[in-house]
Amino acid sequence: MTELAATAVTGGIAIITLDNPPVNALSAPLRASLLRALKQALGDTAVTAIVLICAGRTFIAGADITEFGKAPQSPSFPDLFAAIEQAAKPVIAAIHGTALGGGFELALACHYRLAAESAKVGLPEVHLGLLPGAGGTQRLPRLVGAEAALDIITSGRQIGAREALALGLVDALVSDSNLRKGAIAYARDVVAQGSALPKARDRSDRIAADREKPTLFSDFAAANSRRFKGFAAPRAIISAVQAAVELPFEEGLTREAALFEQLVASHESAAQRHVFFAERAAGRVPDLPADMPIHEIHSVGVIGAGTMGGGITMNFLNAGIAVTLVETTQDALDRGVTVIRRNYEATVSKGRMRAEQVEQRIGLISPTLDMAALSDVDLVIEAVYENIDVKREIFGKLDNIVKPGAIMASNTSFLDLNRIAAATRRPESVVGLHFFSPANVMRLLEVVRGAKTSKPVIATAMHLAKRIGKVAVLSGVCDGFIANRLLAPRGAQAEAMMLEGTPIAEIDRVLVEYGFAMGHFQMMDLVGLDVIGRDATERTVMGDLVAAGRLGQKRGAGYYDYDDKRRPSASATTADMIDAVANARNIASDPTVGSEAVLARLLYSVVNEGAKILDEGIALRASDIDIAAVLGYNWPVYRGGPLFWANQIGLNRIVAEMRELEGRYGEAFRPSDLLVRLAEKGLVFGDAA
Ligand code: 3H9
Repeated sequence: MTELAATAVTGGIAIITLDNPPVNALSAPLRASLLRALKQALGDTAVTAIVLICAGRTFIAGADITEFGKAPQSPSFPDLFAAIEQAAKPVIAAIHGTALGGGFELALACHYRLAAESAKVGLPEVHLGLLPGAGGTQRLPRLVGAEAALDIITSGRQIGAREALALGLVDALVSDSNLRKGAIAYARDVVAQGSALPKARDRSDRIAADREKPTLFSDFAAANSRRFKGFAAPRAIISAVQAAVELPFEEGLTREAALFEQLVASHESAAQRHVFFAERAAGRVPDLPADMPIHEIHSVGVIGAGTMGGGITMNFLNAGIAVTLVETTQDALDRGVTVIRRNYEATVSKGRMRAEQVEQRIGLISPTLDMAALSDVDLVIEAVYENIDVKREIFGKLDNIVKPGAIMASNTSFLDLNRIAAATRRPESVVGLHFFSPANVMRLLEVVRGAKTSKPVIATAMHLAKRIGKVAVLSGVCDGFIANRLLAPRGAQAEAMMLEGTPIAEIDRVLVEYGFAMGHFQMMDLVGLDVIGRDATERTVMGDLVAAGRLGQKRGAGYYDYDDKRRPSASATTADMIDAVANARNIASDPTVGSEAVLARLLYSVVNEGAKILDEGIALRASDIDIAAVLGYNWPVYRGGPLFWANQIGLNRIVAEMRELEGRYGEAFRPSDLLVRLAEKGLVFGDAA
C-alpha cells in the first residue's frame, strides 16, 4: 500500500510528506497514514524532531468536505491532533500554499509553525456554514486572543504569511524556494535549544486577559448583527470562542464538537456546501476537452462607458489587462472614466487599495471615440443599451474592424445572441458575456453560447472569467438567459400581488425574511426604473412611476419614498397609482395573506422556471441554476439556490401546492414537465430524470 504520508529521515529530522491531491484534504485515509508515520517517528530513537510538509500546490486545505454527513471514520481529528500536540519530540508544520480549516487547525496543534512567504492561512469553515471543529476555536484564541480569533473565524478570511507572523499565527517565515531546507534547519535549532515544547492548549495569558472583558462577546455579536443575519454558524462560533475563554481546554473542545455536529447537520451548512461544489462544477463544460486551445487575451475593447461598460472595464483593469474604451460622445467618455476613477478612489478611502494603484489602473484605459481603435484588441465587449438594431449595427461594423480571431462579445441581458452574431460574417467568434450590475462587484458571469459559437471561444470565455475573478455559468440562448429568466417570474408574481392589493412593503418583507438583502420593489428602486423599463403592452405601475419622474432611489422616489438617508417609506402616490392601474386593468382586490402564501407565489414560480430552463438544456445542470441565482441575484447562500431549496422542501409538496395555485391563478403555476417527472419518481433536481 502506498502511504499518503511518507517519511524520510535526514540527520535525525523526520520529514513526513503528506500527498493527497489535489489539495491534500485531510481525509480519513490521510489521517490514518499520518498517525502511523507520526507514531513511527516518535518510536524511532534516531529521530529528534518531526517536520510535517505537503506535496503539490498547497498545504492541507481542510477536512475532506465530501466526508461530512457520513459515518465518522477513525482516527478522529481530536485523536490525531492530540497525538501531535502531546508528542514528546518537537513537531513543526511547514506551510506553503493555503493552510485552511482542518489544515490550519492541524498546524495549530503542532508545536511550531513555519510558513513560506507566499503562504496563506485561515479558517474558512464559516463559508460552509460550519465552525472549525478540530480545535480551531479553542487553540486560536489562546494564541491571539478572543477578539482576533472572532474576526478570523467569523470572516473566514485568508491571512497572508506576513500578517500571520505579526499576529503570532506562525513563528517564522522562509522564502518559498527554501521551505523544506528552512524547516529542517528550524527543527535543528529547536532541538539544539532543547526548550519545553510550546502547546497552544497550555497558553493562558491571552484568554486570562479576555476574561476581564465581560461584554466582549455580546459587543461583537451586536456590532456584526447585520452581517450575521440568517446564518447559524457565526453565532455558534461566538459560543465556541467564549467557551475557550471560560472553560478548561478539554471542556471547550467538547463544546466545540457539539456545536460542529449541530451545524454540520443543518440545512444551512448543507446548502453552503452545495454552493461550494456547485461553483466548481459550473466551470466544467462537458463537450470541451480539457486541452482545448484557448485564445490569448492581452487587450480588451469595451463599447459603452455607461454603468455596465464602466463596471466591466474595471474587471479587466483590476486584472492588469489594458482596455480600449469606446463611446460616441466626448462627454459620455469623460463621464465614464470619471466614474471609474471615483470608484477606485472610494476603494482607497476604505483602505482596500493603495492610492498609487488608482493611476496605474486608470493608465490602462485608452479612451476613444473611434471604433477603429479596436482593430488590434483580442476581445471586444459591447455594452450599449438593449436594442437589437443598435447591437446588430455595432457588430456589423466591428466585423470590418477587429482582427481575425478576435472574440466579439455582447453584454446583452435578454436579446437573441444568434441575431446579433448573424450581423457578422464570423458568428463563430461571437459569444455573450453577460455581467451583473454592479459589474465590478457581482461574481456571476453568464457565458452565452450562440448556435454557432466555436468551442475555443467558449473555452476562452470560461477561462477568462476565472482570470477576472468571476464564476462563469454557461447558458444557451433564450430570453433572459439563466439568471434573469429565472427571476422574472418572481417579479411578475410580485407585481400581480401588488395589483391584487398585497402591500409592496409586505411582499418585500417576505423576501427579506427569506434572506434576500432587499425585496423586489426595493431592488427595482435601487437599479432605477428607467433602466429596467421594457416595452410594456399594457399599462403598468412602473410605467406610471417613470412618467411621473419617480425613477427610484436616485430621485428620492420610486415605488417607495426615500428620505435624505435613502431610507424607504410607503408612498401614498404609489398607492394611488397601483389602484388606478388595477382599476384600468379590471383587477379585483384579492390580497395574498401570510408570509408562506406570499413566498410560495414568489418562489415556486422561480423553481418552476428553473425546471424549464434545465429541461430545455439552456443550463447544463441544476446546480448551475442555483449558482446563477446565488451569485447573480444574491439568493441567500444558506438556502443553496432555488433548486436546492426546492429539493429540501420536497418536490412532491411543491407540485401539489402549485396545482392549487394553478387552480386559483392560472397557467403561471402549471408545474413544468420536469418538475412533475421528478416528483413522480421521487427524485430531486440534480438527478437524471
Ligand atoms: C474543515 O476543515 C472542517 C474542520 O474544521 C473540522 C473537521 C472535523 N475537501 O477550489 P479548487 C476540491 S472544513 C474536498 O478548484 P483552487 C475541489 O472541489 C474545510 N475537496 O482549487 C476541487 O475539486 P474538482 C475547510 C476539496 O486552487 C479541487 O479540490 N476548508 C476541498 O482554486 C480543487 O479545488 C475549506 O473550506 C476539501 N476541503 O483553490 C477550503 N477543497 O477539481 C476549501 C477543495 O473535482 N478549498 N476541494 O472540482 C478551497 O478554498 C480551495 O479549494 C483552495 C484551492 C483555496 C484550497
